[in-house]
Amino acid sequence: MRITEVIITPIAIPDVPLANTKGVHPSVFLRAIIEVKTDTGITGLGEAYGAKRTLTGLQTVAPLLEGLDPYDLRALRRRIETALPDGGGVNAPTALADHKVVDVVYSAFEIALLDIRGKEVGRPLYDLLGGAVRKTIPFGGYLFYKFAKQDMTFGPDIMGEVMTPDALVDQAKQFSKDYGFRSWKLKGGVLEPDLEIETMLKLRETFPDHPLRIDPMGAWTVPTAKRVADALDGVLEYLEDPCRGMDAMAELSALIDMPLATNLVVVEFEQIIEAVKKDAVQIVLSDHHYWRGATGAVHLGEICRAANLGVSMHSNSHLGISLAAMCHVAAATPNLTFDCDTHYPWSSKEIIKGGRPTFKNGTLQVPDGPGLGVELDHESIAELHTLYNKAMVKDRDDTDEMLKYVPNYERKVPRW
Ligand code: GKR
Ligand code: MG
Repeated sequence: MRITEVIITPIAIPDVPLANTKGVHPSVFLRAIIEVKTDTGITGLGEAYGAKRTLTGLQTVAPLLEGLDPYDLRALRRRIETALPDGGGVNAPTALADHKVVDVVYSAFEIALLDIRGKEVGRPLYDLLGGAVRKTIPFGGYLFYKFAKQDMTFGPDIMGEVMTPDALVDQAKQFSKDYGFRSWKLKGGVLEPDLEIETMLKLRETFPDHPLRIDPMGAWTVPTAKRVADALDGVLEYLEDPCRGMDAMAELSALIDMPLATNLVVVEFEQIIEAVKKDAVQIVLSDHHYWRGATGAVHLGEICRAANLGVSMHSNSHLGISLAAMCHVAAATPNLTFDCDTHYPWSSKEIIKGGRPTFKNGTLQVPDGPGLGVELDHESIAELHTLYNKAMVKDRDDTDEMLKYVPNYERKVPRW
């Protein structure tokens, strides 16, 4: 079996103004949809970031995959390394973690190749990853402070302005009603730390049994983070990226008992060694979009087990191909014992046949059709590709977008 053709389609999906410490989400988020075809008539699917550097990387590599055996992941890696000799990062200038373009491109194609292999042998992708230890995948509700959407050209708002602790609790109540989530993650680093502490305490009051996390993405100095950790002692299951950089995380970690998690200071295998040596974090967030695909994400789990670190799962704005891949990785990672993140409730479009999957009690069943277990809805892809051409947003720049809401906004990390 050989690869005959690779199609990369950039799409734009209407987004809402979700705030974080870098700024706020633009009016659309970008994804790249990958279709890899074989001479046996199988098409493997993938979904990756759609911003410029990833897209260029995917488009550069696509024609070079012709003739590749979908079972030969080593050759896939070699072809990508040769095609992208400057391994540089993919993220927009305002991002806090930069993921190597070779890892992101490899991850995107690896999923598509695994999808082909699963379809060929008629087995779900989790079986290619070593088998499922769970088939019901729990997701946490991902809560955001947000502005009311000003410009509805590309799509309506979801929930209006949410900029106070009480409004945030209302958002959680709505998600609880719609999706049944059993745990919450708050994107912090947006309001004054005292207001974010108040928000977490109110969530605790409203949902006494739901595990809680907050992720300010490095917005706090070590003394501020220590103050927040003390105030939320016994309230949080973990604190995600409270401080910027490995050394600040290590300094904080030495001062508190609360576990620290990260998707910013440990994004490559080499960084696990430094994190363990410095005892900077106790939980690493997995993500098949940059941890060298689904096999890499499962390896991450095994390394974390050996290093006595916990594993959780990170997300960005995404659609159903990514969601299915996340479910397969979660199914096949025994020590992924925290609820996975998902941005899924923040959009209303879908690109897979059958439409949007339904969450039950905050969980999804891992698809058990062959491969990823999802099929492309070509009409929807065409619609969102047209939006991509119309929207003229080709990169993610949350800081620039923030100026529309707060004209004198200045990005500062840490801010408090
Ligand atoms: O969507 O604003 C956002 C998030 O901040 C996202 O970009 C992060 O990658 O959710 C992510 C995280 O840091 O955990
Ligand atoms: Mg994070």
